[in-house]
Amino acid sequence: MAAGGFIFVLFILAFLCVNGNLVSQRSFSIDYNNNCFLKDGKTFQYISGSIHYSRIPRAYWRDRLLKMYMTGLNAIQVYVPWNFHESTQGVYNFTGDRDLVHFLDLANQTGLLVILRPGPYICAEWEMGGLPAWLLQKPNIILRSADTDYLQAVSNWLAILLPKVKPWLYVNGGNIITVQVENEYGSYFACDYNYMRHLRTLFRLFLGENTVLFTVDGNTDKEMTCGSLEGLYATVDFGTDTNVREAFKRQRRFEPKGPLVNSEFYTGWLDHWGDSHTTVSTDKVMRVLTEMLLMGANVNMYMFEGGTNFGYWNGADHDTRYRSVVTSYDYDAPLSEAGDPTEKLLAIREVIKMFRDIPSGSVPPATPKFGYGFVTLKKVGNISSVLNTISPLGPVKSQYPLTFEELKQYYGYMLYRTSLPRDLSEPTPLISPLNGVHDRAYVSVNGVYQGLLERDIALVINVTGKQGDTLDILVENMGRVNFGSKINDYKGILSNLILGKDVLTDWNIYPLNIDEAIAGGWPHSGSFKPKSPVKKEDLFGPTFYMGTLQSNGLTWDTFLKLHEWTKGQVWINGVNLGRYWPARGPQQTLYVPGPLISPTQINNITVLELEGAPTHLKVLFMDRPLLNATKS
Ligand code: NDJ
Repeated sequence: MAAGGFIFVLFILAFLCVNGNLVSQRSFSIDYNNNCFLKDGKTFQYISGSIHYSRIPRAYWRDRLLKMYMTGLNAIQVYVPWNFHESTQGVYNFTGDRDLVHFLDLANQTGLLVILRPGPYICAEWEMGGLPAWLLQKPNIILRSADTDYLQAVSNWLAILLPKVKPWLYVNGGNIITVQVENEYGSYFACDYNYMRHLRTLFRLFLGENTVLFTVDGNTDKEMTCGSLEGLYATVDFGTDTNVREAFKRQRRFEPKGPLVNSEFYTGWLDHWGDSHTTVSTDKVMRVLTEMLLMGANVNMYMFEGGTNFGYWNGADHDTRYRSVVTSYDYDAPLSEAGDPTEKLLAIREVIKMFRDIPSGSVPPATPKFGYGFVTLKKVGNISSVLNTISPLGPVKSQYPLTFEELKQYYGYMLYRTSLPRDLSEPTPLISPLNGVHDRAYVSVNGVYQGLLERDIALVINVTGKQGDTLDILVENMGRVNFGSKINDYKGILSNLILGKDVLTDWNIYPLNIDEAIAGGWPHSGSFKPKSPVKKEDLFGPTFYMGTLQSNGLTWDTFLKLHEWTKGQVWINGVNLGRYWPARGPQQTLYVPGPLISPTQINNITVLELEGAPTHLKVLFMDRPLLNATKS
């Protein structure tokens, strides 16, 4: 090369180095010789925390991320829930609270690296483990396997998602250091290597050969065997009650060399309705975290900020019986559901300080909370009186009941209507013989509430009435199972109901779009005149109530207590806050993020109470949460 050309090349190289733009300089890989990660060629250990953007209003993303950064974390771990982005097949939503790229960008600006978990299955106590319920339109589909229809849907989704995140890979100038394939696949019965191989091919195709891909599995040989695959770095998850050395020894059996990684170190745990509130002691978290960091392990704390299962997004478990997950995903995590630093966070910060330099300055304080006080609601009407509004397309007729999935309404509530085939002057059993009510059915005759059926718990109730009377059964989907072999969790009335000796037939099934009606301003926009006072007997069965809250100029976070109400769903200004069920607990208050409250305009509150409202019809906005009172 001529001297001039040589100097030119040197000049270009110097320019790229000075600007730090030499793409090949940004690297993230596994060092199998020194048992660690390498970032830009240097030893790297992550101390990370899980945060789910789908459980936090967008307006608070930056606040939560900054608090995590100021705790001393250098990374966050993030699930992408497929059904949050593709609720309707082929229609993708990445805007507003679903703007994944904005979330990655905020994390990057904050100084946090990202461990991305795009599933496609995520578990996470999220509806159906993140899988879209429209997959269930194919009867007998084997989810999380090489089933052709499942694989086709997965391939279509990943072809949309992965190209979006590719520019955010660390090597491409972004902050994503590692990407997980599937989630705890080894604990799923199918153990289908063809499925995992297919995923590996797709991830490699869309993200390139150099991305660090990994798997996460529970800490048993069976789980590690079915969940791991060559080319995907095998990591483990475990909580404070596990022997750390034993757990990492097991990881070593599957990855003899490379970094030790606990991908989910449980700082707390989830709650189910009806169970007692779960906590994990700060002392244990500190002790086990210290032990892992002393071993040089990479640790992700699950959860660091839990957030909320707004709307209908909670999942459920089904071991001995169906148990749905509460609305709060506080998780007893270091940042509370409302994003406030806890003593657990401060203790963790002290531990981290011993292992890495943490940013100077203190963790931002809790956002202010306000008790806006009591609001008295008014009765709007029972479900059957508002059907024109909440089911504008009217009913679908069918001899036998159809499922939510068959009617392509995947979430919320649906009304099944037929008429009594004969006079029932004596209380007559209405039976769900095959336990086919998924998950709860509220039964009325001519608008008079009779009682309820509940999956696995109440399969019979008594009904009275006259031949030809209207039998209304409102069925609630309480969240699809997110873990184990029962994730094909169809909703609605799945098998025939029997009344006395008659099989009930000739149904009118009303898909309900309550959320659309409320988001459109109903019932507050209507010219509705409430009847008052309301009598006790008018308060039973599925009924809408409305009220207004005038703020005093504040938009501070608050917590809504539905004291003496039974079970239902609440909206504020058209946003679905989630389910309440104080009669069962342990959760007693719903988190209301401040940005949902208008400081100047009237705030609209709508409640769908399913069983029975108290005569005082009051709800209370308090300045603190109450998550730990189990009632039955
Ligand atoms: O990877 C799973 C994560 O997404 C692991 N977990 C977590 C618990 O929060 C979460 O779902 C398991 N969940 S194993 C099963 C719970 C059974 C009660």
